[in-house]
Amino acid sequence: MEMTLRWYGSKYDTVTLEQIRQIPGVKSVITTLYDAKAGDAWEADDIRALKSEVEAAGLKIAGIESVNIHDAIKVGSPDREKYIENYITTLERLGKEDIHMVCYNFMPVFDWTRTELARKRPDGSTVLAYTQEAVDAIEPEKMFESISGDTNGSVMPGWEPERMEHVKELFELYKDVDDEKLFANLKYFLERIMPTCDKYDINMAIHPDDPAWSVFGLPRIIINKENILRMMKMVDDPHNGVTFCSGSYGTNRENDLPDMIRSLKGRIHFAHVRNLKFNSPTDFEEAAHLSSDGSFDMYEIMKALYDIGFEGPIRPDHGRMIWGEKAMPGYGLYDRALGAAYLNGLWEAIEKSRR
Ligand code: DNO
Repeated sequence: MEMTLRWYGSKYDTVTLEQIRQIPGVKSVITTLYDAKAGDAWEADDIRALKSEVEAAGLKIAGIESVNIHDAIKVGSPDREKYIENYITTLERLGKEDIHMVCYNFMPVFDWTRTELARKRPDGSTVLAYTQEAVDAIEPEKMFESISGDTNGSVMPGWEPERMEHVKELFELYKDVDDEKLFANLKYFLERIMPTCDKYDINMAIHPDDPAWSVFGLPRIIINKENILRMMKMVDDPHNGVTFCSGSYGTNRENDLPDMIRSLKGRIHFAHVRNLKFNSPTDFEEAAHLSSDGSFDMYEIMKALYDIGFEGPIRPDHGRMIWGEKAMPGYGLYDRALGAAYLNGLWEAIEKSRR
């Protein structure tokens, strides 16, 4: 595996490349053109500038998170062709810059959903949290407003204010889209882009829906083993793979994470590893990465990744806000650096015990 950290670019991130470079074992970043709009073709010059900036700091780009998918592609409207063409252009330009992993998601309207961005834990740290009760009690249009006071001034991925202004229209757009339609639209998209991925050796890594169930009655399909295996089979190309995100699949306690990892051998192109602490099946918060701080066995998760011969990029995922840091919720430096060190430690121990 290749340990990385997510970095949003110098215009948006409070964490610098120089800081990332000093985290032991982190030699590359996962990044994006954060201001690119879903549906636009990325400019080759912008990709090159991003790459030069990262390389000047002594790091590499291990992959992109995310190249976002335009809603027309997800709902399957006739104008999707234009946006798929643009997506292909972006992939070609990334491939030419020697970038070979792209994370994306196929979630309608909202990307990942949390109902609190700064829940206080007993140790004084703050974390992202979710309760189904809070979602059930709120109108979707109010969702962003309800959490926007706690963003520490950052623009959060999938929750861009321009997008949130149109939530009502977005819901309207998806009103005839059910799980089957969403699967069909995903298949159509993947079939169109796979020849480009094959040509440039680009691993597509779909991010799971977070939480792994329907929110506000919207269809959500990348939620469990059955559905991802269906997705792998429906476009059976090794470049059609997944981002294995423990914190997203893990929201559903019925998902057996190590078993899912083993069943996806060869198709996990990216891993997000973090822990959750469940207070009830519908109330969870994002704990420190350490197993004993949450509800997951992180050793078993890392062991499963080791056992399937996982060699792709991996990153610690959302961290707690600690030591007075002010950053994008989930994306401060300190707790993610602790997470990287811990995951590296687990990996080293597993590796040595297998020799
Ligand atoms: C949240 C992230 C997601 C993820 C996208 C991938 O922190 O894990 O926003 O990047 O869903 O497209």
